[in-house]
Amino acid sequence: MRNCGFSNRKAAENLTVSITRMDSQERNDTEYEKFAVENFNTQVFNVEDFQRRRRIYRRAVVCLGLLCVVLLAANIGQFVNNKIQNRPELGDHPKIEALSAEKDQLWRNWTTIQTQNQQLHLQNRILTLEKEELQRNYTTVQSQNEQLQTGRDQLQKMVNVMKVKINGMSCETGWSKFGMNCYYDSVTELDWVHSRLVCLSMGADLVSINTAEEQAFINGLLSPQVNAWIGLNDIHSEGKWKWVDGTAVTTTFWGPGQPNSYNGTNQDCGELVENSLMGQWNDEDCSAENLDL
Ligand SMILES: [Ca+2]
Ligand SMILES: [Ca+2]
Ligand SMILES: [Ca+2]
Repeated sequence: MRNCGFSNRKAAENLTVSITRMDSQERNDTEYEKFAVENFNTQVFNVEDFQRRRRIYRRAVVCLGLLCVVLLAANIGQFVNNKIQNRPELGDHPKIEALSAEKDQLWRNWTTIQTQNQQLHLQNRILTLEKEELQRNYTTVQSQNEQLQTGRDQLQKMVNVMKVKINGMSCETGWSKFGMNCYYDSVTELDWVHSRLVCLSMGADLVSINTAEEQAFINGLLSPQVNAWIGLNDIHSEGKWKWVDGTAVTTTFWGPGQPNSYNGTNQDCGELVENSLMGQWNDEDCSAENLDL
């Protein structure tokens, strides 16, 4: 019978039982007994060696386990370290960059607004000063206007008084009174310029007619179908008729087709042509000889 030397303790015990069983048998082979004893010792040695190796294996397994734990911890530490080292910097993050750019833009906008606010404040100050100056000027002008109005009212009162006095006065002999004016009808026929010179020498001037009533009054001073110079002329500018006293011609009493510069002649002086109604104006050559008014 063969036994395996490294099976286990129970196997060794079975071997002992086998040997005992063999002792109980009649054996005549001495070599076989010797072999059995040696084989038994060998089996005992193998069991102890197995147990020793098993302890070594356990220790080795424990050591390997510890080594694995250490390696695992090291790997975890390395992983965490890599994560920390590879963590993106704050300035590299796109959102943070965008926020930083927006912050810069807002800062620039705020600076611009602050500058504009200062400019507006300055302009407001300037406008305020100008407004105050205008207010002072307005007050001054208003005061002057009140003074002028007061002076005008006083002058108007004086004019009214003078009008009353003048209306109560009569004209010199040979002069006819109409309203506040005195009129003189000459008896000498002269050209327009000399007729005016005669009037000026008498402290008067050729007549200026401003109303239909005045026109009718003057027409009444003339004899039937008589022409007389009046203060009307366009000597300085053809077609622009003016009165000798410088006043504008507002109401006209031109005859039909007048003024006409008759047959291309230079008719620059005005005359009044008497008729049965209120008379009519005509432009005439200034060198013609007429009576004057
Ligand atoms: Ca002319
Ligand atoms: Ca003319
Ligand atoms: Ca004419």
